[in-house]
Amino acid sequence: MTEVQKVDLTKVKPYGDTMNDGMVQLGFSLPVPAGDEASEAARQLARKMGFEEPSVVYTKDLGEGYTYFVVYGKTPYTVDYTKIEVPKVEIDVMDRGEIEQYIKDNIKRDVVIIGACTGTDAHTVGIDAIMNMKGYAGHFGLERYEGVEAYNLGSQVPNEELVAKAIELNADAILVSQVVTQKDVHIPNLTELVELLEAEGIRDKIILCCGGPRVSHELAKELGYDAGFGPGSYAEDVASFIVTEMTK
Ligand code: B12
Repeated sequence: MTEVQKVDLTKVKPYGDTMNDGMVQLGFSLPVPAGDEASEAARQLARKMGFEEPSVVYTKDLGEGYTYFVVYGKTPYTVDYTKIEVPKVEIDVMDRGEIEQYIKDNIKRDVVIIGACTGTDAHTVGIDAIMNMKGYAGHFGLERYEGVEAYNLGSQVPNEELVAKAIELNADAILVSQVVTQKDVHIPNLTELVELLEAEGIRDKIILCCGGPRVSHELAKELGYDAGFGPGSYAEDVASFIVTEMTK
């Protein structure tokens, strides 16, 4: 019988073949033409990144003097898993039926939620997953919820327009999606919305949430939001947060 090796959570490291071998798979591109020199460059870079015994296991000529690499290497580093603390949205997530009942029992009117993917960001799928009737991965979106008036403004919505609509609809909550994070473009965009809400004197009256593949609760709080939702979030996560906050 194979013996199960005990993991030391104070010194966690990746494994590939055997526990604690440090094996990592790394993918990156270099602006050099494919060939032996390109592979050697990738290997040397991996070594400079701290990987031991790096080996290039796959290359793909991307054309026009660019190459993609997959490199295996062993990291000598570990992390102390027992000391890790990640700020999270602290709520008991309810299912759709429970949220609808919660609204009936505690809020006793429709909750108005307005959402958009803002700035130049054209990625609608994330906000649609949260708001649209059909939802995402078997989780219905907010439009389906009894007791929720959901307005999805779509993508590339200027912050000014979102704020004006929130005022017009007397929104209880605003949901912002940011998917493009190249050059940290989401940071000034998310910040501007907070500033506009403050300038209108309504920041305290609105529950402000953001989400996206590279949005964490910690980042959201830093930027002045009430909560942030990352990959794998569903409508019930944010809806549970909103209705709970409303009754606080
Ligand atoms: C589809 C897609 C597109 C489509 C978008 C179509 C559409 N109508 O949305 C098109 C082709 C238009 C596109 C364009 C571009 N794209 Co694009 N795109 C993608 C792709 C393949 C999938 C994104 C997606 O739909 N994910 C599925 C949804 C469900 O996931 P999600 O957005 O993370 O949402 C979930 C959570 O994050 C969360 N969530 C999201 N928002 C919110 C909001 C709230 C309030 C809450 C509670 C939760 C929440 O809940 C959702 C469900 O769990 C990704 C790569 C990838 N595989 O992720 C690249 C990707 C996002 N695109 C990228 C890029 C760079 C672009 C372009 C700039 C490319 C270019 N040079 O033209 C343009 C940008 C155009 C623009 N102005 O925005 C990069 C972004 C890199 C970065 N870090 O910024 C990615 C990661 C691809 C890559 N690896 O380079 N893209």
